[in-house]
Amino acid sequence: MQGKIIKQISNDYTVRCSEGDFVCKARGKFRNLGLSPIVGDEVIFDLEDKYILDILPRRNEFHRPAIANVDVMFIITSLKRPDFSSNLLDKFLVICEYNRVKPVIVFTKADLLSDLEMEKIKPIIDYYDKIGYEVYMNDDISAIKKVFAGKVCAFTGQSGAGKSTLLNRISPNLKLKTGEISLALNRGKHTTRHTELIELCDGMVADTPGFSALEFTGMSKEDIKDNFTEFNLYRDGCQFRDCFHIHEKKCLVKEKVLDGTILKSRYDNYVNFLK
Ligand SMILES: Nc1nc2c(ncn2[C@@H]2O[C@H](COP(=O)(O)OP(=O)(O)OP(=O)(O)O)[C@@H](O)[C@H]2O)c(=O)[nH]1
Ligand SMILES: [Mg+2]
Ligand SMILES: [Zn+2]
Repeated sequence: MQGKIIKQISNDYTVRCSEGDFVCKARGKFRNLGLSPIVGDEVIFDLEDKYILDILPRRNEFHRPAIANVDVMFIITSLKRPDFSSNLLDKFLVICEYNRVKPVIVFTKADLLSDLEMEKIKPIIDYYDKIGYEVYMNDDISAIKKVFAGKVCAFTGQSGAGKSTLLNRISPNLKLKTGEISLALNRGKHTTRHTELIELCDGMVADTPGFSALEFTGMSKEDIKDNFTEFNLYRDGCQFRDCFHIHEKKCLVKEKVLDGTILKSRYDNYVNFLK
């Protein structure tokens, strides 16, 4: 039987197929192969024994959150509590671009910003929109809902950013657990503990556990460079074809940072990632 893993809690995988949902175990052979089934996987399973026998080839896969075969990755980005992290946002954008998965940025907690703080952060929000990303605020429920149709989507972002809260707002009957922000640490308390795909607005959406740090896995320096998409608009103007836009002379990317066309924090994050 073929089905899709919609939920994983340790070694219990819920597989959805035309016959219904079945909780299955993974065969030991996967562990020996250094492979584990993850949410989003299309699998062949034994309906009698409730064992996953095979994982079909993945279109794409993410390690954090662990999920495969997604069409759209929502990067849920808090503007305050936890504080806005352009580092995490840029990291996730690069990872999405590398995986050829469309990122959608949703900013949360604008209501917690003072007018002055908003004035400071607005050009940054606008910049992501300007370089071609789809950008929403989390009160733009009707626009966000439209993205789901016919797609497999995942919500990712820092713990406490408001992923589960936004899904509950979109569909109040979900009643996903949400958590307060730790006042001492100014970050979330890892309230969501497992990844689960939910059918919503004619598509599927995964709520996932948040994180506070994110790593690049399996990516080279070139991969990081190539996936800062707006840099690619200018690289033909660099003197060297393989310019990394760091120490090289006659680099158009660096000029565009200096004249403000490229957002300074994007470039700084890029340099930091390469290091
Ligand atoms: N003021 C304000 N609070 C929000 C907003 N969105 C979420 N929150 C609050 O932020 C806290 C964390 O929200 P969650 O939805 O649990 O965050 P999460 O991203 O699911 O966190 P994890 O499950 O730990 O990864 C809760 O107290 C929410 O009520 C917002 O737009 N404004
Ligand atoms: Mg959550
Ligand atoms: Zn350059």
